[in-house]
Amino acid sequence: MPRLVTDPDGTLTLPARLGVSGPDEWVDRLCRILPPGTGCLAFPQADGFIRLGRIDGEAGSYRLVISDDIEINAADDEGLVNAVASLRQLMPDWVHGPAPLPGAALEVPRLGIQDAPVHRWRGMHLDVARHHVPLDFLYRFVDLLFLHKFNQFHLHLTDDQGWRFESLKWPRLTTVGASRDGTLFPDWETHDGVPHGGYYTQDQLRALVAYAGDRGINIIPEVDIPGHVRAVLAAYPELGDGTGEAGVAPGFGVFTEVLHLDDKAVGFIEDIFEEICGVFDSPVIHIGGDECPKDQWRANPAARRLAEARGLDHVDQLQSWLTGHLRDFLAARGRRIVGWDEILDDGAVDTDTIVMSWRSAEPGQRAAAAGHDVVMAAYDPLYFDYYQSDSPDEPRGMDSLHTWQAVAEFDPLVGVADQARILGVQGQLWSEYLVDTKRVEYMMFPRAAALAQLAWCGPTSAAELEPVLRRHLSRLDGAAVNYRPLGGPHPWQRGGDGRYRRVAGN
Ligand code: TNX
Repeated sequence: MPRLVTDPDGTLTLPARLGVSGPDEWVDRLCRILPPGTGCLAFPQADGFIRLGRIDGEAGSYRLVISDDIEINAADDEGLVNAVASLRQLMPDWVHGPAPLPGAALEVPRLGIQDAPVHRWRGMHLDVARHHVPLDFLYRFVDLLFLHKFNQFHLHLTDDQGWRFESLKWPRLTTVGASRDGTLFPDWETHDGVPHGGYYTQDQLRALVAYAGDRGINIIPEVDIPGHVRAVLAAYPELGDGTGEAGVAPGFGVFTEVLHLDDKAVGFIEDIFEEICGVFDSPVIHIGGDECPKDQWRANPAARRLAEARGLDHVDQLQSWLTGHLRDFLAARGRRIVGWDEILDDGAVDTDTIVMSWRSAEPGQRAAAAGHDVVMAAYDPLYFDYYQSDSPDEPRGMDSLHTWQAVAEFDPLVGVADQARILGVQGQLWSEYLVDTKRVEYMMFPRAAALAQLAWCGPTSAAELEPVLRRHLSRLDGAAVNYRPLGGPHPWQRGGDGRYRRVAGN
């Protein structure tokens, strides 16, 4: 919902050849990102049908005036992108599909909008490690984020079940670590015997980064260390302590296998983040840091010696030592780090480290009080791999209930003294059960649309949002998104009584 909008006064039909004037860079950019799906050809022209200009205003703010032609004034690049996203929302629903509807007019209402986002960080996360998605889906994901004015795409590239980032220095990460023999849901006795895998080359990701950047979306790469590394250890067992289970994990959960943080493993980590910096231009890099059991370190005299040599009081602090080390390593390359909230558990880390609060909002509140910038990603309700209703028809997901209504009404600022520390909010799509892209879309929507509203405007009551959401779902129909209808799943979206049946627990 925009901040201010005037009542529509008739409609304007856009010409098929759309002249655009204004600052060169903005004209070129609009010509790339406005037309897809519309059938329009946009081109630079003096005194164009669409005129672009700069105004003073908050970050991301814009004004859009549609009368006999179109005027867009924006405070910055992000404001321009937001204005284009709004203009596309005002177009017929079919523009969100792959090709224009033959013979249909490209009409928009004549109105004025004045708008700015409440939150600076409007994020969606996607786990491509548990289940790899084809590269073209990452482009669709970016398009859907653009439609909803998200500006952060957190790409979870590595985990126990697979490594998805091409490394030129450590090639076995993809020749070995990018595939597993099968997938094992917790209630199964053995894995399904269906090999699963895939990865993205560095050039594929560079192109994706540029495409997303054009649409105002920063891609934050996550390499999850020092836990969640079964795929790393499958490729390079010498980076662990030699105990524990071998191989890329077919099952899910928290594994005891972690990196043995000697100089070799630290060198490995540095190499990977160096390569990550060469591919992703994000000012913020995600180092994971969640769910790292300390049992292997505690049991290993060599780990205890490492801790001592690094001046630590306890072997558990190897994790905060690593966080601090990466903070310096990446700061030297002009990047800030972000990590899951456990990075604060074993000791303080530099306050320029961003904290992603997932176990609840509470670690984020604590981190903000300690001077960290925080992204609220509280699993309840912002994990979208959880169920959307109590119906037995829901396809298999994580155990409890996270509705779109709860997302819309979630207030990330409650209990936070210094609210400027809260950068914003982010929804998570962990993919243990999101085995294909239709399932990703089903779990993503409508919750990600409710999150977009939260991120842009702050909390909104479900009653107020519902009619807006219903209208918005027709845009998702235009894009043929496999969203969950508000009344419950389509027959073909149900869990059935086979492998995707709803089960209690995860
Ligand atoms: C917790 S959140 C995890 C993930 C799982 C997720 C499932 C986090 C930082 N760790 O590894 O996929 O729960 O909902």
